[in-house]
Amino acid sequence: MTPTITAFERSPDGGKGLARDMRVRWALEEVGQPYDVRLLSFKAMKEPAHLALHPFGQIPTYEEGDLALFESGAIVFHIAERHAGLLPDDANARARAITWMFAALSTMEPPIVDLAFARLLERDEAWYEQRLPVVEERVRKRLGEFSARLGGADWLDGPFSAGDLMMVSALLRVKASGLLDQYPNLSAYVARAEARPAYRRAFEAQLAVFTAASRT
Ligand code: GTB
Repeated sequence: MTPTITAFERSPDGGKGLARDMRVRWALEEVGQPYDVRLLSFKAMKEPAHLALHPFGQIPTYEEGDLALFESGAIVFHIAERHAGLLPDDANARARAITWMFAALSTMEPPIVDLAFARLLERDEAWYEQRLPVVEERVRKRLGEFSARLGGADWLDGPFSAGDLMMVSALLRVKASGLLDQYPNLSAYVARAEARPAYRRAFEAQLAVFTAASRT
């Protein structure tokens, strides 16, 4: 059965890969699973039909037959569990890849999202100039720690896995701040992931929504 995901009808980034349907599209492309997309306006995301699927009125969601999921991490995990290619067969390697998924979502991503929000929404606040270095330092700390762990490896633990997919998805959001450039191995890691054919297909599919919309 072809799954259906939800995505923004219009995204603040113009479909440049930052909204979280991107990581779901990418996972589906990595495992070769075709999918449909239902586009939602900000208004529709808060209406009962969508709230029944997503209690917080957000994207992405994932529907497949009787199954409806929300939370990008849970969706990517589900895809990785049901298809070969994103989680190793060896039980310990699989547990480590899942650990990296959690690390991306609960340790790396929160300070990165905090910085993105600060840069986007808090610029005009009187305390912005004081708060920004504090928020940046929290991101730098995590980037430094992660950079030390990754070292010169291509991927986190042998072949590319859902752990890398989630970690790169978090790191992509820090690119615009320039902080990533201070860690050449992390910049190279992200560039390696962006060069994957599955990533390119997912990126182009997300971007196409917005190039089509801007023509109408
Ligand atoms: N924890 C949830 C998950 O991982 O699925 C978070 C989902 C989430 O934040 N969804 C956002 C959303 O629906 C879109 S991705 N927001 C609307 C709302 O809350 O009302 C976050 C996002 C949006 C836009 C950009 N951008 O344009 O740069 C980047 C990231």
